[in-house]
Amino acid sequence: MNKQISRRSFLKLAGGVAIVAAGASLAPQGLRKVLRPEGVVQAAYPDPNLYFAGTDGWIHLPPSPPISPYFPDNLAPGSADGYPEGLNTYIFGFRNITGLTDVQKSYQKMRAQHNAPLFWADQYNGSNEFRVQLTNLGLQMRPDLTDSHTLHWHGFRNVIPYFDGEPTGSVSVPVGRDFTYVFRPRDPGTYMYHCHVEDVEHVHMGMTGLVFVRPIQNGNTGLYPSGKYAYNDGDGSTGYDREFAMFLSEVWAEAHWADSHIQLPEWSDYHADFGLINGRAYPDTIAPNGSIDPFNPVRDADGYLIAPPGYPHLQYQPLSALVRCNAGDRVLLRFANLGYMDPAMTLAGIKMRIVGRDGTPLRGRDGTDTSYWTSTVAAHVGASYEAIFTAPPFQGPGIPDPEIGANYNAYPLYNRNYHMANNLEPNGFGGQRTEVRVYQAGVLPVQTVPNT
Ligand SMILES: [Cu+2]
Repeated sequence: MNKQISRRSFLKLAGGVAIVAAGASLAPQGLRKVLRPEGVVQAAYPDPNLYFAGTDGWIHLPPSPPISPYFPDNLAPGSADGYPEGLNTYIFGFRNITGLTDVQKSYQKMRAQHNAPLFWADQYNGSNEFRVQLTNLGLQMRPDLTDSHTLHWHGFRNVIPYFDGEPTGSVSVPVGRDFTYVFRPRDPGTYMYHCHVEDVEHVHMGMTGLVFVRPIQNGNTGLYPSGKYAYNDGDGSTGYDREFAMFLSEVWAEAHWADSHIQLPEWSDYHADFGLINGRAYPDTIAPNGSIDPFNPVRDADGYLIAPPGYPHLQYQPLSALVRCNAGDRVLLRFANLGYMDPAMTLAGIKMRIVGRDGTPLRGRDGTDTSYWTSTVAAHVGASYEAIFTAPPFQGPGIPDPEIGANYNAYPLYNRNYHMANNLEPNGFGGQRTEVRVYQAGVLPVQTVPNT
């Protein structure tokens, strides 16, 4: 966590990689380029935009039905250990430690969140590089696992292998060290990021989340009044008023239990016990947010996450999947799936228009509009989708929302593979369900942070 050590480890690792990657003939030049005096390198490097930590932790999933002996996990901490009651599932994950002191950072070991913090970057305009420093705090429950971590932007084009986070072709971050990733995000869209070390395990255990790249067209209010767009569409067709991350993943209880109990799961036995949206299982998906603005994080005096009011068990699952909008709003749902199943996310009663997929606007080479209308997003593994709908008129009287002080109409958004949305059946996978709440026009203020 010390900047001097960090810079030195950066240079050492960089030198090693240059030799291995470039081969003997190019090595001297590679070394000359990399091994510049430290002062020069430091002067050229601005502070990271975000600081993340990789570590382990615990989350809450619906405790019924139990899956003996794997779930609930008998090693889960409780109030006697300084954790909330109700935690039952072991995870690996990331935390946003931006702004914390080194002591506070060290407290975040075994305080990972699920899924990983949502964040976004502006499209590269020639000077606005985006930097994320990753610190590896180690795994509290598994001191025997000296696993490194990385930050890999999945599906991200034009990446420099050095900052790609794919550990066999580049560097990874060992326990107790840090590394700053530098990105020039050239293509707007919705992307996943994840740790790429032992990735079947680390991704499934929770080291994954969403990153949006915002288009250069943003701020142009001439094409759409809000000035917010999914892509550089040139015509306002991807303009929106509100946006919501919909990160789809799963939990196989046996694998999570195995990692906390120093066992090895047989990954070919994989089956999802829970389907999650934004790291939560229904009905927690519609519970309020914790602190989710990555650039203005709110933590307590120890640097711990603060639970959403009334939901202490969701302290480490801060991102709500509840969609609130005014009648007439254009709403952008950013779906991405890093589970191993194929959810079919259905919005009952409202048609969505799919305007982009995998960081690519749905346009033909000659600009032909290839977007399409659907009520179901078949979210394939490793793929992302931008879906825009216009909120229908409010039809009273609706359901009272004491949090907002107004009534709403509810439209369920759920996985049509119903066993993935149902956690009440003995063999239900549960959880991939949330809802869209439509209020009268003017009830909700302008959205400043996604998922609020
Ligand atoms: Cu990892």
